[in-house]
Amino acid sequence: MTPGAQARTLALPENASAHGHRIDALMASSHLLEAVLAAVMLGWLVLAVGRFRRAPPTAVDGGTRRSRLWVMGLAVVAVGVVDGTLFVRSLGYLDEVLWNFSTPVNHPDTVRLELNAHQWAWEARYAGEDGRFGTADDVVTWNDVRVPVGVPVWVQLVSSDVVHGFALPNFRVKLDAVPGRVNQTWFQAAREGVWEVACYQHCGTSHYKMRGELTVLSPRGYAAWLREASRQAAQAYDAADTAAHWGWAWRDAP
Ligand SMILES: [Cu+2]
Repeated sequence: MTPGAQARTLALPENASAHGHRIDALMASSHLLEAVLAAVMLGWLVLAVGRFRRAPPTAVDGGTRRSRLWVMGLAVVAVGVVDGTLFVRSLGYLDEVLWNFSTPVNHPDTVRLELNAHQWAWEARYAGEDGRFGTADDVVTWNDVRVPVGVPVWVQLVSSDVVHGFALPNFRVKLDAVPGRVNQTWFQAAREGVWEVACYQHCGTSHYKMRGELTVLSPRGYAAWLREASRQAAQAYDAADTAAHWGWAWRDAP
């Protein structure tokens, strides 16, 4: 199957990330609560129609203080339960995963990745064999992001023209690429495979073409690829080619 292709169903794209199930569970619980709420409201409507079909309600049946309190109370409870659950569980996800950069900071094998979004492609930069950005052996790829399975991938993202949206649908990752700032996120692949890198902000006439491949390799396969790509990059390095030197010094404290 080509990346991004999937059977036409209403289901979410297949989850290939170590934390994507938390987003899926959040959406599933929200949908369940909304379905319950919709069923209650529709049931209530049907009951009211049945009850008042022959004898329309009089002013005495509604508009009283008691009925207003009932309606207000139910509305507050419904919003509190549905949105409150979503809010609290979202905070948990942010604290434990999305904003928890201690995981990529502390993991010895974390892959650091600089991404440059531009009309209409994704450029990725790896530090290369020397582990430092901005040196001759930096590996730069075009619409071709490669990461190892099972380790954190720490992304720092910029845009060199307009606002783009970095999206890994199979990893439940979305991050704005904004000119003039470095945004950060991290994710971890749960298994090997080839997945889609998409742009989720309309960014110009060829926005629809702005897609790449995310290839998740075995740790050994990744190390072998990076070693060889880094060697070739060092050989092909041209100090005068300033357009190729768009990287930045890694920012360790997000
Ligand atoms: Cu774009």
